[in-house]
Amino acid sequence: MLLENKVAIVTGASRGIGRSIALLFSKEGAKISAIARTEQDLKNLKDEIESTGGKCLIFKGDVSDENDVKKSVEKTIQEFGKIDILVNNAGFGIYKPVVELTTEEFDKMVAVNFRGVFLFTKYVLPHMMRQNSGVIINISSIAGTLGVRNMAVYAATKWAVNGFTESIMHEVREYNIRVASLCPGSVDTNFSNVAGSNPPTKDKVLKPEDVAQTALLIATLPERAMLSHLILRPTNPR
Ligand code: NJP
Repeated sequence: MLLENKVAIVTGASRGIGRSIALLFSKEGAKISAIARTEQDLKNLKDEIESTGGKCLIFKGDVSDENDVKKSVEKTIQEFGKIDILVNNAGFGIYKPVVELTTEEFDKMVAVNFRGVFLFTKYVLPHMMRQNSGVIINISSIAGTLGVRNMAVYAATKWAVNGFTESIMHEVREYNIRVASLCPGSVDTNFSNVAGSNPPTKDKVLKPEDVAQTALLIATLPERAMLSHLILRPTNPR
């Protein structure tokens, strides 16, 4: 198994890409600490992981709430003793022209997509620095590499995540900590329904499992090798 004895925190693990990453990392031997707001979905994930002999700690919380983040990191350390991998995955998008977007919607996207990444990174890094190793994978977006009509603020939050990721990477590589932004194109999850966008043909877009497989590659390269920025596209989406 590729992640035997590793401990991974996965945010937004209740469904979609985060759930797939949690399941694949667990299959590869990692102990999972999962955070999201929907308790029942987290319980279902825990049951599925434990039915195959894995270990899963669940934490109902909001990634933009500093207290929730602190507590979930502390609980992970209490339960598993260390943190090897952090996957900052929780995020959402609102699909609207900028003149129609409310200030509350702006604040919420910035809080979940960017503040959440900052908070988890801030509270997890000291543990990784102490052990002189670690992997942080930020699930960003291809929208963080270009402009997207009607998703200006969502795209801006992902540009922020990419800038933050690259800067942190330079800050902590001397501790053998690898930091990566993984930027998918369209993935078949609940995301596109909520965002209200018009994704290309459902069967031809990426599956959450494809993103999980890529995250696994990032987490399992030899420690001397770091994939720091990756774009994962559907090959032939239309
Ligand atoms: O979306 P979805 P994806 N605190 O809606 C959680 C990026 N991405 O898997 O809290 C804590 O199925 C939510 O859980 P819950 C995207 O930007 C996607 O597609 O229980 N957790 C759920 O587990 C995002 O960063 C596409 O509602 C919070 C999860 O986040 C990541 O991929 C394309 C939370 C969202 O699951 C995963 O999105 C792309 C909070 N405040 C980038 N708010 C795509 N799907 O096409 C939400 O380029 N969650």
